[in-house]
Amino acid sequence: MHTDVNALFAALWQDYIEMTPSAAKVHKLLGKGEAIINDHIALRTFNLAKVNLEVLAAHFEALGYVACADYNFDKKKLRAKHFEHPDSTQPKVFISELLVEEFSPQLQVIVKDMVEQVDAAATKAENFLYSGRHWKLDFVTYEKLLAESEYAAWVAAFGYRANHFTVSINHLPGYTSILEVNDTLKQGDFVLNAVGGEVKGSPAELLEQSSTMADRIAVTFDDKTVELPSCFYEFALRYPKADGELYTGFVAASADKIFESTNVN
Ligand code: OOG
Ligand code: NI
Repeated sequence: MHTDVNALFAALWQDYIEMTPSAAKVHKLLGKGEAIINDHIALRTFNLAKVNLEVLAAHFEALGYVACADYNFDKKKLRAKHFEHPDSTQPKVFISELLVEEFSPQLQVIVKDMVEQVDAAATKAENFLYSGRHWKLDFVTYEKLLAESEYAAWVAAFGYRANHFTVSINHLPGYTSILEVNDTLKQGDFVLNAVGGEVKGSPAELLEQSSTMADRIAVTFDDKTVELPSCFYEFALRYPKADGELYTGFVAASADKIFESTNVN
């Protein structure tokens, strides 16, 4: 595990921009060369004991992060938690996990077989959160997962790494609304996730979010190489609660749509 939170995020970012060529371009377009404050990052996994949400979370908890809220996504068969650092300038962390036992026997067998190939020690290693795939995977198996769950197929193909980084619009010089950010992105030819509308959430929910559709990159399976949606960039604008402090949670109905930024179909 990392002992320095900045080193962990630097390593996650390095892996993320390799998976997401457009991220560096978005960064340049919105940040104009200046540093950008991240609202949060997100990670995905399966709820099997060796690799579950808690196993990923331990890497952040060792750095002082604390679990703050739980979220359920019944239709997608996912659960999630978000974590915050005592230093509120550090990104929040959103970790979700697939409820494997709620899927078909076929999916359960495939996922259990993949997770069996993970070395338990590797899950505690410094690089685990950006270590990618730990299992053999052929394209037909990937397609079987995809038929049941976009999320399962994404984790199978990409493994452990940041699924997205999120620009904090609150800290982005020159922008006061999410519509301005979305307009700049569209003028830069980036494609936004339009599921349920380009803007997810509202001032009343204290959080507005938008995201690009994931880049497509070549993924090497055991038997062939195929272009698939990798990772995306998200944008978040938070509003103050009654006490004047910015809301720090997530909005399940919005998150449900953000997940679809990596959809293949
Ligand atoms: C997480 C989707 C939810 C948010 O900010 O609500 C999310 C994912 O796609 O893994 O990131
Ligand atoms: Ni997010």
